[in-house]
Amino acid sequence: MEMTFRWYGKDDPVTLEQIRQIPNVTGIITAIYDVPVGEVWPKEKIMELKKTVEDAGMHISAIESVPVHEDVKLGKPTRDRLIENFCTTLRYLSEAGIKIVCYNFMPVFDWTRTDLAFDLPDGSNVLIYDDATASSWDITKEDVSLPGWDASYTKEQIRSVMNEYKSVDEETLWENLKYFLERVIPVAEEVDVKMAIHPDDPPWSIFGLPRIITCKENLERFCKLVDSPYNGLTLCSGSLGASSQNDMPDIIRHFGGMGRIHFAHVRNVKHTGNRSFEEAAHASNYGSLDMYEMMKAYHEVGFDGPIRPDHGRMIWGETGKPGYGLFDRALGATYLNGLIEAIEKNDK
Ligand code: DNO
Repeated sequence: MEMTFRWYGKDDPVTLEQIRQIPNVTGIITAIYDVPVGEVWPKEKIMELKKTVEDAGMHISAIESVPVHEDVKLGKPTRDRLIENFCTTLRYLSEAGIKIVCYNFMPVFDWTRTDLAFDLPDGSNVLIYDDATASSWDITKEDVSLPGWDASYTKEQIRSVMNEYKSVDEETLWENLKYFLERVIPVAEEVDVKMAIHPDDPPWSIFGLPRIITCKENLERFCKLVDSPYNGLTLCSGSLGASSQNDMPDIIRHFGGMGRIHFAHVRNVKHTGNRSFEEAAHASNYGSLDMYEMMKAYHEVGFDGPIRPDHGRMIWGETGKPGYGLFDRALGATYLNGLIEAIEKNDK
């Protein structure tokens, strides 16, 4: 496996120079952020991004994410052109030597939390999700601050897109995902780019919207929609692991064994009630997940793709992008490196 780190481009307060100093981090996970969703990523921008990362002594290990336009998830007639654009972007990324693409198929909202800076007794703060709070929000009216949220939506646009989803239930969303994959995976195969869907976070329906990439059974269904090794997963332990029903080591062994995990997000999460959780420091004893067992599972299946620490707490007075500060993610990478070294040496 290759240790990597997410970087949000030139506007990220965390710099490539800082990332390079984290032991064993050789790969960068990034994206182009100034092309409207659904448009083709221009070749020149891709090459420029690649150069910036390489000039800093690292390389791009995967793109996170090429976003999927809402019309594709809704199954609107405009989807064909948007899917074609997505495929063109895949071709350009491949030409630049970038061979793994993460994306998600969550309606409207990407990852969702109800508090972006919940204070912990040790003076750090974390992102948390409380289902009762989320359920009490009328998202079409309230001004809530969501981390993975496209702030360019106006209230009017939110109302209208939420309205469009009234006719899209889980089965329709599955059909629309299949339609997308049937057109994208053949291109991914042709240009040798592994597609890696990110699980829904949290892995259950929010704001009345359907969510389907949520559990082992559904991941299995997903893999069969288009049965190709290029149709794979970004296995995110914090997303799937937010549900105590999901046995993470088992899921890693199962899909890793099938060769369908292309990218690993490894973080811990602490269950605090039914459908409620706090993000936690990476170490096992801080949350509900057994990080050692998960890393052992990755080792056992011979996972050789990129792995990254995921959301960190805000510690040592750092401020910045919720979940994406430097310090706690760097501690996460170091902790994961330690587990990997111990597991590998123990196996010899
Ligand atoms: C949150 C991230 C997600 C992820 C997308 C993938 O921290 O894991 O925003 O990048 O869902 O498309």
